[in-house]
Amino acid sequence: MSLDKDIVLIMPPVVEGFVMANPSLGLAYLAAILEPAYSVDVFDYNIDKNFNPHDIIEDILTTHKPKVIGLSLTTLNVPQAEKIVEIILQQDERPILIAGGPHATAVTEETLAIGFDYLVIGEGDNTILELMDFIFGRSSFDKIDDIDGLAFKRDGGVVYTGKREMTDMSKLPLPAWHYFDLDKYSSVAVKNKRCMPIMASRGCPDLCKFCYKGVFGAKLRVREPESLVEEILYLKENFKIDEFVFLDENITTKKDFILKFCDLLIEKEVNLPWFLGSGVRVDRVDDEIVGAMKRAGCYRTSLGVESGNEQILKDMGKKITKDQVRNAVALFKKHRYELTLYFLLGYPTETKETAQDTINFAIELNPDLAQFPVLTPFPGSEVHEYLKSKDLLIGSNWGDYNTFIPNANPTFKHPNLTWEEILELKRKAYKSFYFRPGYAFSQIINIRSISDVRRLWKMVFSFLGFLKSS
Ligand code: B12
Ligand code: SF4
Repeated sequence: MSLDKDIVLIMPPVVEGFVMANPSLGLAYLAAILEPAYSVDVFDYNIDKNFNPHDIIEDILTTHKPKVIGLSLTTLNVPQAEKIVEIILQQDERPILIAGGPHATAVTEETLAIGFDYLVIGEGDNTILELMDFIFGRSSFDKIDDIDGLAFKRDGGVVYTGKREMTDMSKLPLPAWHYFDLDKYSSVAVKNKRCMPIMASRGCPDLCKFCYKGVFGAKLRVREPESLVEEILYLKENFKIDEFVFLDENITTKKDFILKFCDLLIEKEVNLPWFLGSGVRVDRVDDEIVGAMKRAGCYRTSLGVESGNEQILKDMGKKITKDQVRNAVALFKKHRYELTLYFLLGYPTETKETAQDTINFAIELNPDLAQFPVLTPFPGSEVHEYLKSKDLLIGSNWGDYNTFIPNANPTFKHPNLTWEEILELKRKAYKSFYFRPGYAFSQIINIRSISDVRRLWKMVFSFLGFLKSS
């Protein structure tokens, strides 16, 4: 049987040796959309401990001889993607190279210059099929320029075609997970072995200045609760999942949706634990929602608190208050969730005093876990544009934007603090939060099960290990 493929989709690794918790939902949707008409395969290299870019010759180029290769780009995997592209460009008969994802959408011209033939801007669900039809001579369009959502090089310049309409989520097929090696994903954070990602909504109407929203836009689109429960039952039946995770950033925004979804989970006896991988906003929860989710199996969430200083919260465009944070934390504690709080250090208006407010607030809130990353001004975010306008960005070596690499170089010059001071504040935050007697004590009195405690402590050690090397 020939292994030749029309298209191979690749997720370049974020960093060599890193194993992701979940497979890529984006590539699973694209594969599902393409497979009725095209032969497809997917290579997610975020599970490969010893990834070597030359592997793609044996894995893909020789074995599958694809006509098209598509890469999924976040800013973090661009350095590895560049190595992959370089190898492909050296081949005598090379496939057509396309890319999509947040980085391709935010940094189009520079990304095309790496060697891609076409970039898919924004959501790729409909664009990729129209592009493939064009490449394979099956298109109803006369010119490639008529396909919305593309960027490509022509006559020394870059052509942007029209803006692509947002995807209608109710028309999406089930993600094609059969292309993934599902046993290879792992994380200290999940309760069970087979935990799969799912998404109920796309888009976010909020305007946090550190966040990039170029792919899914500002309009919130939510699926029907029935279709979600069907997807979960399908995953349980066909892929033997024992847990699922929502990747949504706004799952509680529509209260009637989340309450109905929780009722359905109970009514259909789904009986699986689940958690909110990207958290929820503190201003979009109440006792009814938090209680309903817990009864339906949700055991963990994170909350983006970002700062313990009201002015910094305003500067970030976060539109939340410290009292709203206190209320939300109290609700999740009341219903006995595992709670992680995310703080962000080094916003351009940060001072040593405001960072200390953040540390104090984290200790006051006393969640199970707290994380204190330093701001990374991802391209396309408002804070990136602000720093650029003030000439405070330090080059555009995307490797420095890789939050998984300890000791990465600074990405921007802070107006008030030196980089060493920022890193010192980060160390202080972790030490002050985790190395205090009250922390260990509250973990002991909140004791759930031995396996839960073991899992939480593994997470704490992974944060502290990371801290030691940075
Ligand atoms: C879930 C999630 C995670 C999970 C990842 C789990 C996993 N394995 O997928 C976890 C928690 C690990 C995570 C971590 C991080 N994340 Co994150 N994450 C997300 C989130 C919320 C959803 C991603 C997702 O699955 N979307 C659903 C799928 C359907 O969308 P998609 O992958 O984008 O694919 C669509 C299009 O992009 C396009 N497309 C994508 N690939 C391709 C390829 C081709 C060939 C084509 C044609 C089209 C195409 O078509 C797809 C279908 O429409 C997004 C925000 C968001 N709303 O997307 C942030 C987001 C991707 N994360 C981001 C960041 C910054 C991070 C972290 C750096 C955070 C940190 N400080 O540590 C890390 C880095 C991890 C990494 N891999 O790079 C940024 C990326 C910004 C950037 N420029 O790269 C985003 C956009 C958040 C934001 N708004 O700022 N993240
Ligand atoms: S951080 Fe969350 S709430 Fe803020 S804009 Fe991004 S997705 Fe929306």
